Amino acid sequence: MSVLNIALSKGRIFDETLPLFAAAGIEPLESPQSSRKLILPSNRDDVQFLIVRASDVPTYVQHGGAHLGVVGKDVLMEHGGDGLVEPLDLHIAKCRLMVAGFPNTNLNGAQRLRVATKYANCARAHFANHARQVEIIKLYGSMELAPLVGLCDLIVDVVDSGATLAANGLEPLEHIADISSRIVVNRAALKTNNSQISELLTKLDAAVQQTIAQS
Ligand code: PRT
Ligand code: MG
Repeated sequence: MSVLNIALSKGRIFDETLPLFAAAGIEPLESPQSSRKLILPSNRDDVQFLIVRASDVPTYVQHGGAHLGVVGKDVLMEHGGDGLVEPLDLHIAKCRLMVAGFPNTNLNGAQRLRVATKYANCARAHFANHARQVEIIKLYGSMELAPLVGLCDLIVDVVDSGATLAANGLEPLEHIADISSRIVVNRAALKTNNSQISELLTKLDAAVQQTIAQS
């Protein structure tokens, strides 16, 4: 029996995933808040958690560094999903991928708009679908700052309550996609570790359905 490596990011996704894994009988023995370890053992000998950057989860799973992972659909869309299968929507860490900017921004004007985002591929695809010419400016965070200092006309970012946009005088202008976190599995591992992974997916699915029924 081999040990299943599950890639997770700290913070929101870890916090919201934990109850689902617990319901499936899997609990980490340490928390990433109190531990500096990047490999967290679990109560099961055949499962351990790998703590990685949210945007690195698809890369770890794609290249087999982890058998499976939990990742936001936003990060997954941006990665492209090569070498991965996406068998389960966990219905957690929900938000929306949006185009945002100053109120009354004309998205359909003649001038070429500058769009700052860490979702360069998603943004490029979205504006291409609308036949709009844009210049993409790649950022790694704090996108809401960029329009305020004239770096760009628009941003593409995930929005939950909208409070961060509002606090910076911005508003959501266009919806790109509804986002929630997904289980991704390495395509080859699905064959080599089929029984272990199938068992885990069945239990997680049951936990998700139960959580949905209770809400
Ligand atoms: O920092 P790093 O690059 O490692 O990763 P990360 O910042 O993307 O990780 P994390 O933990 O912040 O987010 C992980 C995943 O949570 C994302 O990929 C999304 O799928 C999901 N998620 C859900 C969110 C939000 N809600 C969210 N609100 N991710 C980020 N936000 C940000 C948002 O961009 C805004 O700046 O939180 C801020 C507050 O949102 P409002 O609208 O409630 O004000
Ligand atoms: Mg962050």
